[in-house]
Amino acid sequence: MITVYQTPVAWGTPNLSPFCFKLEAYLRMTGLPYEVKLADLRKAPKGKVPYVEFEGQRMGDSQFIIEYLKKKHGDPLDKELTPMQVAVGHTVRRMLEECTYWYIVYMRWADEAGWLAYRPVAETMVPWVVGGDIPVATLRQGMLRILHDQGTGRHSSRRYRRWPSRTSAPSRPSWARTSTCSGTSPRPSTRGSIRSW
Ligand SMILES: N[C@@H](CCC(=O)N[C@@H](CS)C(=O)NCC(=O)O)C(=O)O
Repeated sequence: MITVYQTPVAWGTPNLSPFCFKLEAYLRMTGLPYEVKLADLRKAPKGKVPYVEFEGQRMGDSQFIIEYLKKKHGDPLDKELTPMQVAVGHTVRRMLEECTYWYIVYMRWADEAGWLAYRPVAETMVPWVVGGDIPVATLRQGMLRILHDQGTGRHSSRRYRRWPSRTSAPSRPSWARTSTCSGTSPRPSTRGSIRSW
């Protein structure tokens, strides 16, 4: 049994953390047995969610975990993909994780209207996930610092409202018009999964 540690669920989604959502979707789609528990970032091997515990060890990073599980249990979801489909899936994943993700973080923590909506969710993470009695304003300051260091935080909300369509791939590229983004059977990179971002 794999124990997955993640942030509390909210807004009727499987999880507001795209990385938690991704790992749980992978486990659900492969049928590997797992249970979900609330994370404690102080115990997370990389200081981030999700992390897992199995076979007496803790492991962090959704992709490292998935790669490890693929080595151990085989690759039932992606085994029929062509090298081109693997490359497209990889590229889309990297775009979502390294580009679109930061736009989401910005809209939740930096944009004033976004923060107003997200603040109650952020409050559910204190003290359980973050640990200790940290004011949510301090948590926000930390996230704003991360956004600034990463670079996304250096631009105005006005610029970001127009940003995704300019810096991400077109929402309906030809390869996304097939029933799935890579291949014909369901896998974590299907359009449904992408839409949830
Ligand atoms: N590369 C990591 C990224 C995980 C990640 O960035 N998780 C965010 C939540 S969506 C987090 O834990 N942030 C807390 C922090 O950075 O302090 C993965 O794939 O698991």
